[in-house]
Amino acid sequence: MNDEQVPASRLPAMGQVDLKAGSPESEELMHALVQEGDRPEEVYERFNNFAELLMRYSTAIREVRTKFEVLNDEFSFRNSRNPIESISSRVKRPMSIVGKLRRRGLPLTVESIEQYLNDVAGVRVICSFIDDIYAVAEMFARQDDITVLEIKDYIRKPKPNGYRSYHMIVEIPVFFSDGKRPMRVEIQLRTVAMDFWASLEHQMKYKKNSADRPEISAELKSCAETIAATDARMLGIRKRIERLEKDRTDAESPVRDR
Ligand code: 0O2
Repeated sequence: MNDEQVPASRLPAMGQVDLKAGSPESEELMHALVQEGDRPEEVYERFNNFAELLMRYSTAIREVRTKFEVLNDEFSFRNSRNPIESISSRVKRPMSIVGKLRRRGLPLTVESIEQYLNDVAGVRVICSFIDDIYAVAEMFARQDDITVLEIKDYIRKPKPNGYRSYHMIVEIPVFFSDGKRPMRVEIQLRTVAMDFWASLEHQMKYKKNSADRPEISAELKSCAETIAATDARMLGIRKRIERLEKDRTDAESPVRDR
């Protein structure tokens, strides 16, 4: 690692949601949570339960990030290189949660969030090479407090639009004052190159009318394929260098077969 790189362990952005009383976001949420015939204290209670749940998700994110940071430190100690370039995370915005529940016709309760939404807590792990994604994901999933609920491997089977990433939905136990709770977290692992494509494609999705044109979709897909081929070539180069290094150290080793 060169000196300018920020190690994954020191990256900020824990993705806390600010639900302070009076903030525009909390006002909007409060309105969304009002049901007909509610007394004010009932709305406040619902709001507090919602805010507490988001706090719990942000602690789950911290636990998951720490696990990846530990794996990155250990791997780089053994192999003299970082498999993880960066980690980012976010708790889904309260109104995005409300929107998703409404679209699915689900009640706006903490119970339905916990039961039906997998992506309230999200962690994105950006890896250097494709094989790092599988190595890091496997080391993480093997830990005995992690339960993997679902895997979507959009690297081996990319989405029709060209999107590539490795997704895991996991449950991790978090210890609170009232006991241990399993918390669900969505983890996305991708290479720097896959992240470049996904970030730009995500931005362009918001300009829906034009981005949906077939020639633009085809161009985006073609870019995704070029990127995938480049990722594969970069991995090939790294493996060749590793082989050359190994041959060199074997040749220099004082202990040789006679
Ligand atoms: P955001 O704004 O990133 O949160 P589910 O989450 O299970 O209801 P789905 O689509 O079955 O929905 O899950 P999937 O396929 O695992 O995708 C979840 C997330 O992956 C998305 O979250 C995106 O972050 C990312 N993703 C999936 N497909 C694409 C894609 O085609 N392009 C890009 N740029 N990102 C994608 P959200 O909630 O859609 O968005």
